[in-house]
Parts: sequence; C-alpha cells; structure tokens
Amino acid sequence: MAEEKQKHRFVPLDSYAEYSESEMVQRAQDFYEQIKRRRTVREFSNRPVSRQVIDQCILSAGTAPNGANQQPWHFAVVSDAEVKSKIRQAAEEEEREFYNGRAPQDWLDALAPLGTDQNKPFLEIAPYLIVIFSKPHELDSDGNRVKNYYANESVGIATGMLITALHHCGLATLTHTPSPMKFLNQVLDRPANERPFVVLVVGRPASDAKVPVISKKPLDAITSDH
Ligand code: IYR
Repeated sequence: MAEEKQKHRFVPLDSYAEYSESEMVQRAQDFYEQIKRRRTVREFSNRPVSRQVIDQCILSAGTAPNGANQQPWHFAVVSDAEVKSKIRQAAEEEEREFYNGRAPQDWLDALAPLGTDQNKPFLEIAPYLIVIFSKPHELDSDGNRVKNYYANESVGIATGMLITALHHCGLATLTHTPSPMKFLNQVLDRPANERPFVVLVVGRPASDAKVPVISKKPLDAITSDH
C-alpha cells in the first residue's frame, strides 16, 4: 500500500496564480482584445523565423490537458525547402481532386467566402510547416497496441494552444487540412500509428496579405444559460 502511494505521488498546487475579481475581468478583456486580432492568413512572407520561437510554442502546446496524460501528439517541424515542396505537390494533387469533383457543391459553397482553391503556394513560401500528428495508440516493446484515450480531442486542444502561442508572439498561422493526409506519413517518414491531424502553416503574413471579410458569432449565439 505504502509502495502504491509512492507510485502515484501528489504535491501541493503551487503554480496557481490568484487574481481579484476586477483583475480577472481586466485580464479577460485584455486577452480577448489580443486573440480577436488573430486572423487565418493564406499569404505568407518568406522571412525567416527563429526556430527557438517555434520550439518554445510547441512546448506550450505540449502542456495541453489531454487524456490520461498520454500526450498523444507529435509535431513534425518542416523548414527544408525540398520537404516543403514535396508536401505542396502532394497536397495540391489531393486538393485538385477535392475542388474538381470530390467536394459536394454545398461544401464548395461554404468555402466560397474564404476564396480558397487548389493552389497552395504558402506550403513552400512560409518558413515553417508544423505537421501535427495524433496517436490513437502506441506500440509497446512487444509490438502490442496500447490505446491512447481521447487522442483527437487532446490533439485538438494542443493545436488550439499552439495557434494561440504562435499568435501571442506575432506569428500568423493557417490550419490546412489536405484530405486525405496519409501522404504526410510517407513524406515525413512517420510511423503508422501516427495520424496526420492538421498542417499548421506558420510565418509572418505577406506585407500585402488580404483576409476575407467575415465575422464571429456574438455571445448570445454561442451560449445558453442554465
Ligand atoms: N482542404 C481544402 C478545403 C478547405 C476546407 C475547409 I472546412 C476550410 O475551412 C478551408 C479549406 C483546402 O485547404 O483548400
């Protein structure tokens, strides 16, 4: 029993920061002012970005709450021009099929305001592509599958935190989801238990970048009181 307790240790929560009611309101407002500036960008500058910044933001993403603390994610950081070019070619091949037949008309209609098409030059222009993989299971040393709980939910949360961290330090992102994405395992030589979740295109916006005129739903459209 004593041994069992030792295995699952608990320590006092010493990292919690408490704020007064008015500080909380101020911080909530300040954060909203910052995060609402975030826009998905499709026109990137090729200006280099320090790898240290990327690594630090990935460390932030890695603090995400996740199922059973199994941390079922992998972040493949792509900066090599040849690898980016391979990803662009394969992604555009999938996208050509998507835009020229695979996508139902109602999906194409929903995308129309964003002005997207099969051309993905940003995959080569932006200094980084962070390809995020979800790991629904691991393989133990005998090659048996060990399930990771809530892998997709966990990776979704970590991805949101990564986007927030990157925005916080002045980087723009595009969440890109070529479909199907299996080619990313091959191009990046990732094992079969890793499923591509999203390609995060990361860099500074092009100086003349334009974004579509869209709006976010107001609070009363996204909440209810009980
Ligand atoms: N994967 C395609 C289509 C696409 C789908 C959604 I949902 C978007 O919000 C944006 C694009 C593409 O990348 O063009």
